[in-house]
Amino acid sequence: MKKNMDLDLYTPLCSLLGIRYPILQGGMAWVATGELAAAVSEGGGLGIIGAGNAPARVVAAEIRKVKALTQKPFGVNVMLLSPFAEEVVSLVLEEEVPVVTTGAGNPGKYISSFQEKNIKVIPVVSSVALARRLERQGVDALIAEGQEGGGHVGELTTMVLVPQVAEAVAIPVIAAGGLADGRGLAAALVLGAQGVQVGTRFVCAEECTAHIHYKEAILKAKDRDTTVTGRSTGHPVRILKNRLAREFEQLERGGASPEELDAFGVGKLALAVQQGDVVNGSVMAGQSAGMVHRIEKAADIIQDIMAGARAALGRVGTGPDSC
Ligand code: TUI
Repeated sequence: MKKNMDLDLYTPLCSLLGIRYPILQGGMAWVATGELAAAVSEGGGLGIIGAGNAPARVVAAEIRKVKALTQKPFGVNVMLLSPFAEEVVSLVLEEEVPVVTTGAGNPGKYISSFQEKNIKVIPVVSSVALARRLERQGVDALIAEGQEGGGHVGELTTMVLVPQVAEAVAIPVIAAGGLADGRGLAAALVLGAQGVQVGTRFVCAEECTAHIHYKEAILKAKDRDTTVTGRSTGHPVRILKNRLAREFEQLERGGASPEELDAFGVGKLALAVQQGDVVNGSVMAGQSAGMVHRIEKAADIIQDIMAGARAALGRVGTGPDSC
């Protein structure tokens, strides 16, 4: 009988991506810079640069940073609503980045060009229908992200989305949304996923370059401190409750058009992440913010998640006979 510490949790996803632990770091716009991505990859997970709404030359500088800091695999997240999505895709192809994740849309038209360069493609999905379609188009794995996550969210919760996507496809599924510790990883594996993507907790990594006010806002947050704004725009976004969230909700209730609301949102994430204005800025964070209690090294976050998952799975496996 294996002891808990021997549960290595090395899944086929790990060998697909060339990583030691089945943990991906969310490709958070403005927050997930080269420094954070490199630290996560060095720690044995998959670090991911968040391209967000940035132009390709800005993303190129982050790729250079990661390449200077680690030899390990890393990824770039292409945010498909960005006006620069196309040029970021070209950059990723030129740089032969090992892994691409996509968010906020259907990456179908880009898949074959990534495949030609042997770049692993892992789209985020929030429905079974898109998961099935993308599997047919040949993606390598899928991230099933529930509405507990921060930023742009779908409708379903992680608890119901992950098992349905895992049942519908044969490729590896990574669970995301509301997962911040070892219990979350253990639960994700039990639901049929081969790994997790963690965002909010990595914002509070030492190596994350987000403003200290942004990190402190997450550390202070409790279970009910996030809200979803922008449902009427078709781009619902989960953020911490603050003045910006209240103003956005007032505009939305007052019947502002999606265009007016989108215009109001422009630049607000960078305001919070870079200037540290967590009152007027958009502090995107998931519902797991209430589970993040300290600033620590990315590698320590990974070790804590792994130890917690081994302990949790050990407990699950301990039946009445072994009491
Ligand atoms: O993309 C994210 N999270 C994000 S993107 C972002 S930047 C932004 N700022 C303002 C408005 C909108 C975005 C901040 N956070 N997560 C991955 C994710 N992708 N969640 C949900 C989806 C998704 C939604 C619809 C994926 C595919 C999809 O497909 C629709 C279709 O075309 O079938």
